[in-house]
Amino acid sequence: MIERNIKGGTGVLIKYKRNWEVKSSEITSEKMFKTRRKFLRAALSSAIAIGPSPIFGATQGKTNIVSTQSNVGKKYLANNDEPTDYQSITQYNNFYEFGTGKRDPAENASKFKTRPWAVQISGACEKPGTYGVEDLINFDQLEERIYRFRCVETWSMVVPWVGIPLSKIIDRVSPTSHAKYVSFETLHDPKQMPGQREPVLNWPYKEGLRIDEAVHPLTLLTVGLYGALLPNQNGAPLRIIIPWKYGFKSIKSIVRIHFQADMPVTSWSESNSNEYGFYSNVNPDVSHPRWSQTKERRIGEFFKRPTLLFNGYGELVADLYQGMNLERWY
Ligand SMILES: Nc1nc2c(c(=O)[nH]1)N[C@H]1C(S)=C(S)[C@@H](COP(=O)(O)O)O[C@H]1N2
Ligand SMILES: [Mo]
Repeated sequence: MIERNIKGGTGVLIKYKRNWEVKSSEITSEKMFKTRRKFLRAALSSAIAIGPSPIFGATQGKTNIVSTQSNVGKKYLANNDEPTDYQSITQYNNFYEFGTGKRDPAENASKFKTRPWAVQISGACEKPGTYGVEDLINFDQLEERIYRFRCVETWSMVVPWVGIPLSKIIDRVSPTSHAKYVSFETLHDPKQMPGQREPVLNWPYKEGLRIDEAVHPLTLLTVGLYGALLPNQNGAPLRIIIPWKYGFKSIKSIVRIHFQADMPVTSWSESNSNEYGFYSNVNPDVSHPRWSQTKERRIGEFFKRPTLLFNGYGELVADLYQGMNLERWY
C-alpha cells in the first residue's frame, strides 16, 4: 500500500494498492494494461535519453502527442477496486450522439474525426479564445487516475483514466469574479453523429458545473484510458470526468467551455428536470423517480453493491456542499 496526499485537496490521505502489481488474473485487459504500461515506461526512458517521444503509439493523422510521462504512476485510486476490463469500458457506452443503445457508440463512432479539434473558451475569463487540443493540454503533465464511475442507470465501472486536472486549464484562462459556473458543450455535427438526427435530446449536449466543482482536484479533463488515447465512443478527443457525480455529468467530445454568472442549462435537466437535477451527485438516499439508487451493479460482477454517498469520494468533496439540502439540490 502506498499513501499519497491529494494535492490542493483537503489533505486527506487516500490509500491504494498498485493494481498492476497485485494480481495477475489473466484477463485480456489486464495484460493489455501491463503491456501498455511497459510501453509507457519504455517511452519514458527513451524520452529522457533523446527527448520527448510519442507515447500513445500511432495516433490519428498528424497529431503531435508526445509526453515524457513523468506522471505515470501518479494515481488517485479507487481504494482496492480492480479496474473494469477494457472491453466493457469501450463496448458498453452511453453516447447518444451515436445512438441510444449501449453498443451503438462503439459501432457508430469508429470513423468520427477527432483531429484537428478546437475548443472555444468564452465568457467570464481574461483569456478567451479558440484552442487546439494540443495547445490546451500539456501532454507532459498527463496523470493516470483510477476512478469509480457510476451511471444513474445503476451500473458502475472502475476506469483508469488519463488526463489533467481541469483546474490547470481553467487557471490558464483566468476566470473573472463573475465566473460562478462553467458550462460545456459537445460537438454538434449530425453528419458525423447520427444520433443528432433524432430529437432525443436538445442538441448539442450541454453540461455544467459550479466553478468550485470544476476546479476541484478530482475533476479531470480526460484524453485517455488504459494508458492510450480515448476511443471515440468514450468521448475523444477530450471529455470531463467527475467521479462523485452520475456519469451523465461527464460530458464527452467537448468543443466549448463557457464561464458564466448563472447556473447553466444542462441537456438532461432540460429534457426532464424532474429526473435529472443540476448537481447529480451520486447519492443513495435520493432515489431517481423511477428507481432506487441505493445499490449498483459493477460491470463484471454478479452481486449488487451498496452505492456510496458521493460515489465514495465524500471525504474529498463533502465540503463543497456544506449547508446544502441534497434532497432538494439533487
Ligand atoms: N456528449 C455526451 N456526453 C455524455 C453522454 C452522451 O450521451 N453524450 N452520456 C453520458 C452518460 S449518461 C454516461 S453514463 C457517460 C458514459 O461514459 P462512458 O461511455 O465513457 O462510460 O457519458 C456521459 N457523457
Ligand atoms: Mo449515465
